[in-house]
Amino acid sequence: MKNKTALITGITGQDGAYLAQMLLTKGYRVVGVVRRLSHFGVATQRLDWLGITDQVELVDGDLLDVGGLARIIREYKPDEVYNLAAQSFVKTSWAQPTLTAQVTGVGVVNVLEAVRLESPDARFYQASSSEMYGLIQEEKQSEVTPFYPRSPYAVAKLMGHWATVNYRESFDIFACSGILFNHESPLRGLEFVTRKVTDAAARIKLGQANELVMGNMDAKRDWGHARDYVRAMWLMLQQDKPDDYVVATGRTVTVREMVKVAFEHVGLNPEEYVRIDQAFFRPAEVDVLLGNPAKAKRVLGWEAETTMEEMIREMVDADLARHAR
Ligand code: NDP
Ligand code: GDR
Repeated sequence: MKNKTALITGITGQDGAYLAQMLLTKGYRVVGVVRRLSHFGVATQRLDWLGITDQVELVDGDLLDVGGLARIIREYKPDEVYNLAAQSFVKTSWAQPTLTAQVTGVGVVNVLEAVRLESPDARFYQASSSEMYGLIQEEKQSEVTPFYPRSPYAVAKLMGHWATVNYRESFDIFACSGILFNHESPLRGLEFVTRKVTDAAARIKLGQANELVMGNMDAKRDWGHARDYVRAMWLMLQQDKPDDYVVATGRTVTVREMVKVAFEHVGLNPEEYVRIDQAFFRPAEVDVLLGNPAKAKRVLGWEAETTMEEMIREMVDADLARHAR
């Protein structure tokens, strides 16, 4: 049987790198869309970290350029298309709402159009987000919880989510939307709260920094490991029917508790180092996220395997090793 081809947008991001690694172990030909940069080599940092840069094929493209996307899909005829590219940092979405709407919202329609026109039998995965829920409406958020986006990012993600559902219903595309709750790893961008914290804990421990400046420590998140979550993406595309799934751990903790886990791992008391600054608060906050992954467990046989504590300690250890070098 011929090996399958997967096309990943956002392959240079956290999830793209882990997904590429997993698909390579399954024997896939992996093609990744990358934005052209003027800086040589920088884009592949995460793929380098996993040691897989030479095993994937990278092709220039941008979510805003539907013609280019169509040509890529025509050339590679992927069996599976994973749309992970986005302006993904919530805080930046207030500073760049139009760009966020274009990339994170309209960009999804561009990829769906390219699939519909060039390879309508390809299976499509959209990286939707728990941010779409926004306000607390039910104790645990599931596939039937109503949405109430609280940031330009979440508004754009809703467009992508409904476009995915609509292409499935209108054109019979095998399109799935994974509503993923926060997931992290040593490959997480430094601006996101977990990595900011684990990086600071490591630097303070090594005497390279003396404080951590934070925003809202009371926000609660349902944090899992990116390595576990990319497995759920793949499983969605292996089913008989396309559908939407919540992917979460089913447990929520405050930012404060997460900070404590990171600092205590290196024997430090966070209260001696954390300073609060309004600059890191958001115009509108998502106070609590807590997912109900029952459907993913029932249909996909998927469960989170890594606890928040195990993940944060892995991240602190990776940051310690990096800064010690
Ligand atoms: P990252 O921010 O790490 O990666 C985003 C990727 O998108 C990068 O590869 C980036 O490329 C690429 N990208 C950005 N703009 C464009 C563009 N215009 N054209 C082509 N590529 C572009 O995100 P994650 O890996 O954490 O997340 C993956 C997806 O899942 C995102 O869509 C995110 O919104 C969503 N999501 C993430 C969750 C999480 O907790 N991690 C939870 C729920 C949803 P470059 O390297 O050039 O910047
Ligand atoms: P989030 O992740 O907005 O949930 O989006 P982030 O890690 O940025 O924030 C989580 C929570 O921590 C609070 N917080 C801080 N956040 C940051 N970044 N920096 C700080 O200093 C800080 N202090 C407190 C935030 O207010 C927030 O409540 C992530 C992204 O990966 C999205 O792309 C994805 O869709 C969602 O997760 C699910």
